[in-house]
Amino acid sequence: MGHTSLEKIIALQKKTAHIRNLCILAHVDHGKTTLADCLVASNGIISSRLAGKLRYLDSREDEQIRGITMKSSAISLHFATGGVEFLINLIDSPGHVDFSSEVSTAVRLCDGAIVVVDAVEGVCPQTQVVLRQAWLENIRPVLVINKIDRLIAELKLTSQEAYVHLQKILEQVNAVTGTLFTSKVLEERAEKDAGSQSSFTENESGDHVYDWSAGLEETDDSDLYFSPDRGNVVFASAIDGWGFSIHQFAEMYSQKMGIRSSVLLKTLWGDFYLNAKAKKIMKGAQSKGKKPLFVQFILDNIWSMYDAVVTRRDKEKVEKMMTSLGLKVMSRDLRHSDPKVLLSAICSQWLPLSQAVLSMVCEKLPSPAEISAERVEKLMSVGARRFDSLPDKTQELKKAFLDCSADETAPVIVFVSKMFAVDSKALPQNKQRPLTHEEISQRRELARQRHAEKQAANQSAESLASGDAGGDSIPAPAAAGVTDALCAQTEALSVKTTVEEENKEHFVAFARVYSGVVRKGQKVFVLGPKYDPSLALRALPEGCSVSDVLPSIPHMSYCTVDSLYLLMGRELEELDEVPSGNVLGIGGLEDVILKSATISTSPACPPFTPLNFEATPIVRVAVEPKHPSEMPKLVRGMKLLNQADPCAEVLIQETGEHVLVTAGEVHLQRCLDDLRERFAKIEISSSKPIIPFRETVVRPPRVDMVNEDLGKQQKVAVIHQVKEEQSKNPECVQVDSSGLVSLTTPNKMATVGVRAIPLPEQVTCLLEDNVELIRTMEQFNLSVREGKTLDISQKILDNIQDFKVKLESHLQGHKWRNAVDHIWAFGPRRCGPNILLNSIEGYRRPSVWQCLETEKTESSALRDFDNSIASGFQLATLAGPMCEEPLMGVCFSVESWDMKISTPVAQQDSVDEGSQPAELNNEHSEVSPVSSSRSRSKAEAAGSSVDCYGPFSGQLIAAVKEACRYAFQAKPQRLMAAMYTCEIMATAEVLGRVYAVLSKREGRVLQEEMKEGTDMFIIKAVLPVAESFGFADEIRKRTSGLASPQLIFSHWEVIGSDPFWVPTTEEEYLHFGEKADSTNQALKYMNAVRKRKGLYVEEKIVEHAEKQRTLGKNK
Ligand SMILES: Nc1nc2c(ncn2[C@@H]2O[C@H](COP(=O)(O)OP(=O)(O)OP(=O)(O)O)[C@@H](O)[C@H]2O)c(=O)[nH]1
Ligand SMILES: [Mg+2]
Repeated sequence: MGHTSLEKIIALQKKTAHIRNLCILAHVDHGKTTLADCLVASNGIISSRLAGKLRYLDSREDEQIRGITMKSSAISLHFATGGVEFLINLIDSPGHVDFSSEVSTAVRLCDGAIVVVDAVEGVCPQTQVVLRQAWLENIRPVLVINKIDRLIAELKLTSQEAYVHLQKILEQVNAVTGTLFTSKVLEERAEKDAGSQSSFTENESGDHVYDWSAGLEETDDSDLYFSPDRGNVVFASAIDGWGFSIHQFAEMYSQKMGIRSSVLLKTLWGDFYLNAKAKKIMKGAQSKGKKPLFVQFILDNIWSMYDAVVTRRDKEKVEKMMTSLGLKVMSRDLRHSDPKVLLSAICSQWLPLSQAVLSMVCEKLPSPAEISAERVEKLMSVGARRFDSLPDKTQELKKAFLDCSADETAPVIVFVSKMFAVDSKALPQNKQRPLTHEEISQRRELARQRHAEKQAANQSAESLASGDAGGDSIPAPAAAGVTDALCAQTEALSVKTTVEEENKEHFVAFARVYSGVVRKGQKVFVLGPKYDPSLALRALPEGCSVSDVLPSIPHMSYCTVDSLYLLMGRELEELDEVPSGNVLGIGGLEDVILKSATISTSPACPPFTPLNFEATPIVRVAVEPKHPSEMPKLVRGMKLLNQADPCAEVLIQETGEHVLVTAGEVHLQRCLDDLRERFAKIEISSSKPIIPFRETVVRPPRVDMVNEDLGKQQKVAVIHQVKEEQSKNPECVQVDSSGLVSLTTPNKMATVGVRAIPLPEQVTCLLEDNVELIRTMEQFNLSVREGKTLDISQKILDNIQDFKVKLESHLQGHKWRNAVDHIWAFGPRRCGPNILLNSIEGYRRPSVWQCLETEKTESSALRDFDNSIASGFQLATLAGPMCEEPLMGVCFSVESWDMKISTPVAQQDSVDEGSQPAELNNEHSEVSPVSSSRSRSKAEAAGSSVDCYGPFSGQLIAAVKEACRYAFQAKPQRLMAAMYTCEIMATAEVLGRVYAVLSKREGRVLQEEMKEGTDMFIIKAVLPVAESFGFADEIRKRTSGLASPQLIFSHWEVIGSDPFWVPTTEEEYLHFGEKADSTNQALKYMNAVRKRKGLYVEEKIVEHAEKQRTLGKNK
């Protein structure tokens, strides 16, 4: 098939109903790019001989070298089936976990997805992740079970065994899909199942047969599950270029055998067999020991083909098969020494993969015009906001989404999911195009003229030199020479600037049009993720458009669409306009969009919901240029990198370090390569990865380090220790034996009593998992304090209620009575996994659960400086005393708060200005708030605010922060390490070595099981992030490439050992010796962090002082 012309694609772009936007998703190495190759080859873009080997969409050099995809890239293909022409906008995505953000950006722009599963490996961790992502974005998936050839060649299964194996894989995939569905979908399906059972009847002999007169024409009712008879599964071997759905075989056999193809469609997959005598298709192949139709009609044929071509190389049989199938191959393929060449030449003709996949895609996946109302609402309602709480004008846009119209009047709505960098040389504007004949002759003429002029000038110069050298006036020809030189100079200059221009990175936005037509030169609004249409609609004049002069609105900017591109894998083609429903590239937006944005001609358009990112960026390194003078280049480069990568984060720490945060080792490597070669173009040195830790407190241990019970004697020691430590503390701090810390502000005006309590593990997890809800609650509380209201959708309110109930159920017991209602704040950053508890007797403040309360309670008076306490807590939880890492799983209970001033006046931190004078714990206060005259208290307050200690709120914040730190230190402290989970697939021979590597790196095996039908073991393990660098490489090396794990951040885990541990009991002294210098992992980690941060590290330089001696030479 020839190359599809640009004009054709432009024409196809206008037929929305015949467009399919889809992406290929799978676990790493399951064959996405190879499959894409076959599809690309069907359009003649690459030769079909190279399909599967070229990996055309892996355009980066490192992608080719490593053999993994690192970015998603799109290509537009043309496909005709049944007389209808389709435009397929295909996006290939990476499967490696480190790049899962690229999957998110791809999925957002699509309506459907091809999920690829390796027939041997089956459902892998990333398969589950991508199915989840597809589900979250409401896009419809179809399945390709790839690498069927491995079942024949590697596992050596018979066709019957292969059938059972394939059934299992399908079950696994459907199980994942099943767990994803909400109860609503499950209920719907149950209803549907009940309805569809009536199509089975029993005949006289008791056999189940299909009653094909009734109910068979019923359209397939569920797109949710994969089943070959629903037409949403293709079996394939991408490397050999073949694939089929049972549709093809149903057609083929219905002609051959005279059975209606609709019947075959329903029976080719499943427990059906052919009763040759009765000429009937019967159910119950398995129980009767018959071959299922799928094996008899399909797999057997493929197996015998492989057998004849690859295993036995039986030329005669091959030729016989080819003639019966009506196939022809080139004679050089027939004679090729590698049987695989012949095999793929035959199979790609017999069962062309692109045909099978693309017709499934066109039939089963929706066109952009079929976008569901549910999906639109999901896209339009950001965060906690309800769709029906959006302004009317915004809600009206829903219709535009649903219409997907390319009308002149339709508003333009475009979503940009990522920005990617292209060399300016690769832009179509800058590409060299072949010269036409006239241009060539013109140029020739010009060159000839120039040559003639030069010669004339030379001649006159010579004659001048030989003649009179004196004289003031410059002769005319010489003057011409000067101007010539000038021209040359300016030319050189302009050449230089164009060279610089050419080296510049250009960003192209990866986008999709949801409504209207985008045109080159059009002016549009660019809406950032935080844009609020209701605010803007109030501020903007009615019916305004982008070309008017408008007031500036937060998170909104304007721009002119510079250029539009058709994305063709490695190439870009320039377009003038793109109608709705298409995926496209937009140039010239780099100054207005950082990573993603919504573009519209209507200010009522809401920003799209943020992308669901699955990977957490966790690996950080500090980078710096080799030559300090190149710092500006690095800064610029990092800015570009930040823009070009959806997941990488770039920050400048307070210390001035430039930090790069990435999802994993492979991602890190790619980012550094990009910085070096592309964005900064300088030599860079990077630090060792900075590993994050968390700090926490635990309950006092019951046994000591040698497993002896800690009795009373130990407790005495603890009290003794506390006393000893107290003498070290400054005088304003008092710590009692139970861990209650009282601290007074420097001006002696306020005293707070704080205690640190470890939170149960489930609570910490719960807080971690519900960050979004906590953030929403915080937003609500903030808006209440500002006197505004925030609409929260009922669903979110239900979730909050649920969260609260769960918290209550985990916080049981005397210690936690009513604790949930008394939560003051979460931290750090107001949403972290630590709690500030209000245990002050007599102080009732509005709870954090305000959004759940229907009526305002009376107790909602805020004491002044309430916010200072919360701020102090935020600071304390942001950086703990062990090594200034954030805290986790700690509850700070404020048990007393005494103030000695009355009404503070005009304090900047007093949040609730309208509130009553603070209700005080009168028993402690020295000045009664009522009796003091107003003026006096004013003077006093003014006096106190200008005293030498600075403003009071600041003092209080600092005091609370310090109190929290002391309270933290009064408890047994522990470090928490970030943990990766990994799933390693390995054969029995290398299992031992995998374990060795795991245990060397402090990993822990959770589970080991054998993969059914293979000789592979699947090992699930956890491993501290701190020990993970080089892990994947080491495993690969030790197992000669047989096992390659993928590391995914999973959770935080308390490190058992106490970094401050010193032997205290007699047994411990006996066991560890006085110095106790056995390795303390926690201390090692802690000191490493402290050293990196430039904090004081208690370390002995000379650990074992021994007298130096000279060793004898012969020893
Ligand atoms: N035996 C066999 N190997 C295949 C098949 N399809 C792909 N492969 C091989 O599997 C490996 C991975 O293929 P890719 O297409 O790069 O896999 P991918 O899913 O794109 O990988 P990532 O993009 O890195 O996630 C390559 O070595 C392919 O040659 C197949 O049908 N059969
Ligand atoms: Mg790939």
